[in-house]
Amino acid sequence: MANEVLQAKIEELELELKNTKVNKRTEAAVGQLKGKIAKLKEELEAKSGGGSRGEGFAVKKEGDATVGLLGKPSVGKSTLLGKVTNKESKIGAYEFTTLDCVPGLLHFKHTNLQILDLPGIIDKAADNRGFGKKVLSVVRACDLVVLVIDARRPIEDIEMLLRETENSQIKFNQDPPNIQVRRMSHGAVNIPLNNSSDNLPNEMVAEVLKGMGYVNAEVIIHEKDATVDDVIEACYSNIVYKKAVLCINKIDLFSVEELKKIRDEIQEKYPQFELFGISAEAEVNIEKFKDFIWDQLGFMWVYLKEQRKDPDLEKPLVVHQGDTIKDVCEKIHKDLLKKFRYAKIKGRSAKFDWQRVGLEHKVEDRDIVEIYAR
Ligand SMILES: Nc1nc2c(ncn2[C@@H]2O[C@H](COP(=O)(O)OP(=O)(O)O)[C@@H](O)[C@H]2O)c(=O)[nH]1
Ligand SMILES: [Mg+2]
Repeated sequence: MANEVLQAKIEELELELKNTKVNKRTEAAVGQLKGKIAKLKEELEAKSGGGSRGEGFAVKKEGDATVGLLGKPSVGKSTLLGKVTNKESKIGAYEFTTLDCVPGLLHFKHTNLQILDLPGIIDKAADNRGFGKKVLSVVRACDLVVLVIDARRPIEDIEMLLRETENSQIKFNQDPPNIQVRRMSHGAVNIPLNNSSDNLPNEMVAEVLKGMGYVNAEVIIHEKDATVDDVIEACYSNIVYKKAVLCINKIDLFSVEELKKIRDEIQEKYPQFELFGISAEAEVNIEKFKDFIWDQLGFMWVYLKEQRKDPDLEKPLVVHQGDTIKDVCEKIHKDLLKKFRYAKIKGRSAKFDWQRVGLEHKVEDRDIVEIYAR
Protein backbone atom coordinates (compact mmCIF):
# COMPACT_ATOMS: atom_id res chain seq x y z
CA MET A 1 0.00 0.00 0.00
CA ALA A 2 1.19 3.49 -0.76
CA ASN A 3 1.67 5.80 2.19
CA GLU A 4 -1.41 7.88 1.36
CA VAL A 5 -3.54 4.78 1.15
CA LEU A 6 -2.17 3.54 4.48
CA GLN A 7 -2.80 6.92 6.07
CA ALA A 8 -6.36 7.04 4.71
CA LYS A 9 -7.02 3.51 5.95
CA ILE A 10 -5.74 4.42 9.43
CA GLU A 11 -7.98 7.46 9.53
CA GLU A 12 -10.95 5.43 8.41
CA LEU A 13 -10.40 2.83 11.14
CA GLU A 14 -9.78 5.49 13.76
CA LEU A 15 -13.09 7.09 12.86
CA GLU A 16 -14.79 3.71 13.14
CA LEU A 17 -13.18 3.22 16.54
CA LYS A 18 -14.36 6.65 17.67
CA ASN A 19 -17.91 5.85 16.60
CA THR A 20 -18.06 2.46 18.27
CA LYS A 21 -19.63 2.39 21.71
CA VAL A 22 -17.56 0.17 23.94
CA ASN A 23 -19.59 -2.40 25.83
CA LYS A 24 -19.41 -6.10 26.59
CA ARG A 25 -20.84 -6.95 23.18
CA THR A 26 -18.44 -4.78 21.15
CA GLU A 27 -15.26 -4.96 23.19
CA ALA A 28 -13.71 -7.85 21.28
CA ALA A 29 -14.33 -6.06 17.97
CA VAL A 30 -12.86 -2.88 19.44
CA GLY A 31 -9.79 -4.85 20.46
CA GLN A 32 -9.34 -6.13 16.95
CA LEU A 33 -9.86 -2.65 15.54
CA LYS A 34 -7.16 -1.24 17.80
CA GLY A 35 -4.83 -4.03 16.77
CA LYS A 36 -5.45 -3.30 13.09
CA ILE A 37 -4.72 0.38 13.56
CA ALA A 38 -1.51 -0.38 15.43
CA LYS A 39 -0.39 -2.71 12.67
CA LEU A 40 -1.06 -0.18 9.90
CA LYS A 41 0.77 2.49 11.88
CA GLU A 42 3.75 0.22 12.26
CA GLU A 43 3.70 -0.41 8.50
CA LEU A 44 3.54 3.28 7.77
CA GLU A 45 6.36 3.94 10.18
CA ALA A 46 8.55 1.31 8.55
CA LYS A 47 7.81 2.63 5.07
CA SER A 48 8.30 6.31 5.65
CA GLY A 49 11.34 5.73 7.80
CA GLY A 50 13.59 6.64 4.91
CA GLY A 51 16.36 4.17 5.39
CA SER A 52 17.53 1.96 8.12
CA ARG A 53 17.67 2.59 11.81
CA GLY A 54 20.88 4.24 12.91
CA GLU A 55 21.45 6.00 9.62
CA GLY A 56 22.26 9.68 9.75
CA PHE A 57 23.09 10.78 13.24
CA ALA A 58 24.62 7.62 14.61
CA VAL A 59 27.10 8.63 17.29
CA LYS A 60 29.86 6.60 18.81
CA LYS A 61 29.32 6.08 22.51
CA GLU A 62 32.07 7.43 24.69
CA GLY A 63 32.73 7.80 28.39
CA ASP A 64 30.87 6.25 31.32
CA ALA A 65 27.39 7.38 30.27
CA THR A 66 25.62 9.13 27.42
CA VAL A 67 23.14 11.93 28.01
CA GLY A 68 20.98 13.29 25.20
CA LEU A 69 19.65 16.85 25.13
CA LEU A 70 16.32 16.72 23.37
CA GLY A 71 14.07 19.67 22.68
CA LYS A 72 12.56 22.04 20.19
CA PRO A 73 14.88 24.27 18.19
CA SER A 74 16.05 27.40 20.01
CA VAL A 75 15.31 26.23 23.55
CA GLY A 76 19.02 26.54 24.32
CA LYS A 77 20.43 23.04 23.85
CA SER A 78 23.58 24.18 22.10
CA THR A 79 24.16 26.95 24.62
CA LEU A 80 23.83 24.39 27.40
CA LEU A 81 26.18 21.95 25.71
CA GLY A 82 28.74 24.73 25.39
CA LYS A 83 28.42 25.55 29.10
CA VAL A 84 28.72 22.01 30.45
CA THR A 85 31.24 20.54 28.03
CA ASN A 86 34.33 21.47 26.12
CA LYS A 87 32.30 21.61 22.95
CA GLU A 88 31.18 24.65 21.02
CA SER A 89 27.98 23.82 19.23
CA LYS A 90 26.71 26.40 16.80
CA ILE A 91 24.36 28.78 18.56
CA GLY A 92 21.86 30.87 16.68
CA ALA A 93 18.87 33.00 17.55
CA TYR A 94 16.94 31.28 14.80
CA GLU A 95 15.31 27.90 14.43
CA PHE A 96 16.88 24.75 12.97
CA THR A 97 20.36 25.64 14.14
CA THR A 98 21.56 22.19 15.10
CA LEU A 99 21.19 20.10 12.01
CA ASP A 100 23.42 17.34 13.20
CA CYS A 101 24.10 15.70 16.49
CA VAL A 102 27.00 17.35 18.28
CA PRO A 103 28.68 15.36 21.05
CA GLY A 104 30.59 16.96 23.92
CA LEU A 105 32.45 15.46 26.84
CA LEU A 106 31.99 16.46 30.46
CA HIS A 107 34.50 15.29 33.01
CA PHE A 108 32.74 15.41 36.34
CA LYS A 109 33.23 13.74 39.71
CA HIS A 110 35.62 11.14 38.32
CA THR A 111 33.34 10.18 35.44
CA ASN A 112 33.30 11.08 31.77
CA LEU A 113 29.85 11.96 30.55
CA GLN A 114 29.11 12.19 26.89
CA ILE A 115 26.52 14.88 26.24
CA LEU A 116 24.71 14.90 22.91
CA ASP A 117 23.10 17.96 21.40
CA LEU A 118 20.35 16.14 19.50
CA PRO A 119 18.65 17.59 16.44
CA GLY A 120 15.78 19.86 17.41
CA ILE A 121 12.44 18.13 17.35
CA ILE A 122 9.88 19.99 15.34
CA ASP A 123 6.12 19.87 15.03
CA LYS A 124 4.54 17.19 12.93
CA ALA A 125 3.74 19.70 10.17
CA ALA A 126 7.39 20.42 9.50
CA ASP A 127 8.49 16.95 10.45
CA ASN A 128 8.98 13.99 8.22
CA ARG A 129 8.44 10.75 10.02
CA GLY A 130 11.85 9.42 9.08
CA PHE A 131 13.48 12.24 10.97
CA GLY A 132 11.99 11.01 14.22
CA LYS A 133 13.48 7.63 13.46
CA LYS A 134 16.95 9.07 13.18
CA VAL A 135 16.61 10.85 16.48
CA LEU A 136 15.29 7.62 17.92
CA SER A 137 18.39 5.80 16.82
CA VAL A 138 20.49 8.17 18.91
CA VAL A 139 18.08 8.23 21.83
CA ARG A 140 18.43 4.45 21.91
CA ALA A 141 22.07 4.91 22.83
CA CYS A 142 21.38 7.39 25.66
CA ASP A 143 21.45 6.39 29.30
CA LEU A 144 19.48 9.49 30.19
CA VAL A 145 17.41 11.89 28.11
CA VAL A 146 17.22 15.53 29.19
CA LEU A 147 14.12 17.16 27.75
CA VAL A 148 15.13 20.79 27.40
CA ILE A 149 12.18 23.15 27.68
CA ASP A 150 11.80 26.88 27.19
CA ALA A 151 10.37 28.38 30.40
CA ARG A 152 8.21 30.68 28.28
CA ARG A 153 6.07 27.85 26.89
CA PRO A 154 6.79 24.76 28.98
CA ILE A 155 3.55 22.81 28.71
CA GLU A 156 3.32 23.28 24.97
CA ASP A 157 6.94 22.15 24.57
CA ILE A 158 6.54 19.10 26.75
CA GLU A 159 3.32 18.04 25.07
CA MET A 160 4.93 18.23 21.67
CA LEU A 161 8.08 16.37 22.74
CA LEU A 162 6.10 13.59 24.34
CA ARG A 163 3.83 13.28 21.34
CA GLU A 164 6.70 13.11 18.88
CA THR A 165 8.80 10.72 20.93
CA GLU A 166 5.76 8.54 21.54
CA ASN A 167 5.26 8.40 17.77
CA SER A 168 8.89 7.34 17.48
CA GLN A 169 8.25 4.50 19.92
CA ILE A 170 10.13 6.08 22.81
CA LYS A 171 8.61 5.91 26.28
CA PHE A 172 9.98 7.84 29.21
CA ASN A 173 10.08 6.84 32.88
CA GLN A 174 7.82 3.92 32.35
CA ASP A 175 8.21 0.18 32.66
CA PRO A 176 7.38 -2.08 29.76
CA PRO A 177 4.11 -3.98 30.24
CA ASN A 178 4.76 -7.30 31.89
CA ILE A 179 3.40 -9.25 28.97
CA GLN A 180 5.22 -11.66 26.71
CA VAL A 181 4.11 -12.16 23.15
CA ARG A 182 5.87 -14.76 21.03
CA ARG A 183 5.12 -15.57 17.43
CA MET A 184 4.71 -19.32 16.90
CA SER A 185 4.67 -21.50 13.80
CA HIS A 186 1.34 -23.12 14.65
CA GLY A 187 -1.27 -23.57 17.37
CA ALA A 188 -3.31 -20.37 16.86
CA VAL A 189 -3.29 -17.86 19.70
CA ASN A 190 -2.54 -19.57 22.95
CA ILE A 191 -2.76 -17.79 26.31
CA PRO A 192 -1.40 -20.04 29.07
CA LEU A 193 -1.48 -17.26 31.68
CA ASN A 194 -3.68 -14.20 31.97
CA ASN A 195 -3.66 -12.37 35.28
CA SER A 196 -5.85 -9.63 33.83
CA SER A 197 -8.65 -11.86 32.60
CA ASP A 198 -11.26 -9.87 34.60
CA ASN A 199 -10.99 -6.81 32.37
CA LEU A 200 -9.14 -8.40 29.50
CA PRO A 201 -10.68 -11.75 28.61
CA ASN A 202 -8.69 -14.15 26.49
CA GLU A 203 -11.08 -13.76 23.54
CA MET A 204 -10.30 -10.06 23.48
CA VAL A 205 -6.54 -10.64 23.59
CA ALA A 206 -6.91 -13.05 20.69
CA GLU A 207 -8.86 -10.45 18.69
CA VAL A 208 -6.22 -7.79 19.30
CA LEU A 209 -3.50 -10.13 18.07
CA LYS A 210 -5.58 -11.11 15.08
CA GLY A 211 -5.95 -7.43 14.26
CA MET A 212 -2.21 -7.05 14.47
CA GLY A 213 -1.70 -9.85 12.02
CA TYR A 214 -0.66 -12.61 14.40
CA VAL A 215 -2.00 -15.99 13.38
CA ASN A 216 -0.11 -18.18 15.84
CA ALA A 217 1.26 -16.82 19.06
CA GLU A 218 1.80 -17.47 22.72
CA VAL A 219 0.80 -14.70 25.10
CA ILE A 220 1.67 -14.59 28.78
CA ILE A 221 0.09 -11.77 30.78
CA HIS A 222 1.82 -11.43 34.14
CA GLU A 223 0.33 -8.02 34.82
CA LYS A 224 -2.84 -7.66 36.84
CA ASP A 225 -4.42 -4.60 35.22
CA ALA A 226 -3.30 -4.93 31.64
CA THR A 227 -5.26 -3.09 28.95
CA VAL A 228 -5.67 -3.58 25.22
CA ASP A 229 -3.05 -0.86 24.72
CA ASP A 230 -0.59 -2.78 26.88
CA VAL A 231 -1.07 -5.87 24.72
CA ILE A 232 -0.44 -3.80 21.60
CA GLU A 233 2.63 -2.27 23.23
CA ALA A 234 3.97 -5.71 24.05
CA CYS A 235 3.67 -6.68 20.38
CA TYR A 236 5.91 -3.87 19.23
CA SER A 237 9.53 -4.87 19.17
CA ASN A 238 10.70 -1.37 18.45
CA ILE A 239 9.72 0.46 21.62
CA VAL A 240 12.49 1.75 23.86
CA TYR A 241 12.01 2.69 27.51
CA LYS A 242 14.23 5.51 28.67
CA LYS A 243 14.84 7.49 31.78
CA ALA A 244 14.24 11.20 31.23
CA VAL A 245 14.24 14.45 33.20
CA LEU A 246 12.89 17.91 32.43
CA CYS A 247 15.29 20.82 32.23
CA ILE A 248 13.55 24.20 32.19
CA ASN A 249 15.87 26.68 30.51
CA LYS A 250 15.77 30.49 30.32
CA ILE A 251 14.67 30.95 33.92
CA ASP A 252 16.55 34.27 33.84
CA LEU A 253 13.49 35.72 32.11
CA PHE A 254 11.23 35.17 35.13
CA SER A 255 10.89 36.23 38.74
CA VAL A 256 11.08 33.74 41.57
CA GLU A 257 7.30 33.83 42.06
CA GLU A 258 6.63 33.32 38.39
CA LEU A 259 9.03 30.39 38.32
CA LYS A 260 7.30 28.75 41.22
CA LYS A 261 4.01 28.91 39.36
CA ILE A 262 5.59 27.47 36.22
CA ARG A 263 7.20 24.71 38.24
CA ASP A 264 4.02 23.77 40.06
CA GLU A 265 2.06 23.64 36.86
CA ILE A 266 4.58 21.33 35.19
CA GLN A 267 4.96 19.11 38.23
CA GLU A 268 1.24 18.69 38.53
CA LYS A 269 0.81 17.75 34.89
CA TYR A 270 3.91 15.60 34.56
CA PRO A 271 4.61 14.04 37.96
CA GLN A 272 6.62 11.26 36.33
CA PHE A 273 9.46 13.68 35.56
CA GLU A 274 12.08 15.20 37.83
CA LEU A 275 12.37 18.92 37.21
CA PHE A 276 15.38 21.19 37.09
CA GLY A 277 15.50 24.92 36.26
CA ILE A 278 18.53 26.59 34.68
CA SER A 279 19.63 29.46 32.56
CA ALA A 280 22.23 28.26 30.09
CA GLU A 281 23.01 31.74 28.86
CA ALA A 282 23.08 33.53 32.21
CA GLU A 283 24.82 30.50 33.74
CA VAL A 284 22.35 29.95 36.54
CA ASN A 285 22.40 26.51 38.23
CA ILE A 286 24.84 25.03 35.74
CA GLU A 287 27.06 23.36 38.35
CA LYS A 288 24.03 22.07 40.21
CA PHE A 289 22.69 20.79 36.94
CA LYS A 290 25.81 18.69 36.44
CA ASP A 291 25.29 17.23 39.89
CA PHE A 292 21.64 16.58 39.17
CA ILE A 293 22.49 14.70 35.97
CA TRP A 294 25.16 12.71 37.73
CA ASP A 295 22.73 11.61 40.44
CA GLN A 296 20.03 10.81 37.91
CA LEU A 297 22.47 8.54 36.11
CA GLY A 298 22.70 6.61 39.34
CA PHE A 299 26.40 7.08 39.94
CA MET A 300 27.89 6.73 43.40
CA TRP A 301 31.33 6.77 44.93
CA VAL A 302 32.95 4.22 47.18
CA TYR A 303 36.33 4.74 48.80
CA LEU A 304 38.77 1.89 48.82
CA LYS A 305 40.97 1.14 51.76
CA GLU A 306 43.97 -1.10 52.06
CA GLN A 307 44.58 -3.01 55.26
CA ARG A 308 46.25 -0.92 57.97
CA LYS A 309 46.15 2.17 55.74
CA ASP A 310 43.85 5.18 55.47
CA PRO A 311 41.16 5.08 52.79
CA ASP A 312 41.99 6.75 49.50
CA LEU A 313 39.69 9.76 49.60
CA GLU A 314 41.37 11.39 46.63
CA LYS A 315 40.37 8.86 44.03
CA PRO A 316 37.01 7.21 44.65
CA LEU A 317 35.77 4.26 42.68
CA VAL A 318 32.70 5.13 40.64
CA VAL A 319 29.91 2.57 40.95
CA HIS A 320 26.18 2.46 40.24
CA GLN A 321 23.19 2.49 42.55
CA GLY A 322 22.37 -1.10 43.37
CA ASP A 323 25.93 -2.30 42.84
CA THR A 324 27.29 -4.93 45.20
CA ILE A 325 30.71 -5.83 46.58
CA LYS A 326 30.93 -8.19 43.60
CA ASP A 327 30.63 -5.24 41.21
CA VAL A 328 33.23 -3.35 43.22
CA CYS A 329 35.66 -6.27 42.97
CA GLU A 330 35.13 -6.57 39.23
CA LYS A 331 35.86 -2.88 38.80
CA ILE A 332 39.09 -3.08 40.80
CA HIS A 333 40.65 -6.03 39.03
CA LYS A 334 39.36 -8.87 36.88
CA ASP A 335 41.06 -11.53 39.00
CA LEU A 336 40.06 -10.19 42.38
CA LEU A 337 36.78 -12.08 42.44
CA LYS A 338 38.52 -15.46 42.37
CA LYS A 339 40.65 -14.55 45.37
CA PHE A 340 37.91 -12.81 47.33
CA ARG A 341 37.33 -13.88 50.95
CA TYR A 342 35.22 -11.10 52.46
CA ALA A 343 34.96 -7.33 52.67
CA LYS A 344 34.77 -4.95 55.58
CA ILE A 345 32.63 -1.93 55.23
CA LYS A 346 32.04 1.41 56.92
CA GLY A 347 29.39 3.91 55.92
CA ARG A 348 25.72 4.08 55.07
CA SER A 349 25.31 0.46 54.02
CA ALA A 350 27.01 -0.91 57.15
CA LYS A 351 25.02 -1.87 60.25
CA PHE A 352 28.10 -0.94 62.27
CA ASP A 353 31.62 0.21 61.41
CA TRP A 354 33.73 -2.37 59.63
CA GLN A 355 30.91 -4.83 59.27
CA ARG A 356 32.07 -7.99 57.55
CA VAL A 357 30.10 -8.64 54.34
CA GLY A 358 30.04 -10.95 51.33
CA LEU A 359 29.81 -10.45 47.58
CA GLU A 360 26.06 -9.89 47.54
CA HIS A 361 26.17 -6.92 49.91
CA LYS A 362 24.84 -3.73 48.30
CA VAL A 363 27.09 -0.72 48.73
CA GLU A 364 25.92 2.86 49.20
CA ASP A 365 27.29 6.25 48.28
CA ARG A 366 30.54 7.16 50.13
CA ASP A 367 30.99 3.76 51.73
CA ILE A 368 34.54 2.82 52.63
CA VAL A 369 35.38 -0.70 51.47
CA GLU A 370 38.25 -2.94 52.46
CA ILE A 371 38.60 -6.15 50.47
CA TYR A 372 40.19 -9.24 51.99
CA ALA A 373 41.56 -11.61 49.39
CA ARG A 374 43.63 -14.74 49.41
N1 LIG B 1 17.23 34.47 27.86
C1 LIG B 1 17.88 33.34 27.60
N2 LIG B 1 18.21 33.02 26.35
C2 LIG B 1 18.87 31.87 26.11
C3 LIG B 1 19.22 31.00 27.17
N3 LIG B 1 19.88 29.94 26.65
C4 LIG B 1 19.90 30.15 25.31
N4 LIG B 1 19.32 31.30 24.97
C5 LIG B 1 19.18 31.89 23.62
O1 LIG B 1 18.27 31.12 22.87
C6 LIG B 1 18.66 31.08 21.50
C7 LIG B 1 18.79 29.65 20.99
O2 LIG B 1 19.84 29.02 21.65
P1 LIG B 1 20.51 27.69 21.09
O3 LIG B 1 21.46 27.24 22.11
O4 LIG B 1 21.03 27.90 19.72
O5 LIG B 1 19.23 26.75 21.02
P2 LIG B 1 19.10 25.28 20.37
O6 LIG B 1 18.45 25.45 19.04
O7 LIG B 1 18.19 24.54 21.30
O8 LIG B 1 20.46 24.67 20.27
C8 LIG B 1 19.97 31.86 21.40
O9 LIG B 1 19.69 33.18 21.01
C9 LIG B 1 20.47 31.84 22.83
O10 LIG B 1 21.29 32.96 23.10
C10 LIG B 1 18.87 31.38 28.52
O11 LIG B 1 19.16 30.70 29.50
N5 LIG B 1 18.20 32.54 28.66
MG1 LIG C 1 21.35 24.08 18.58
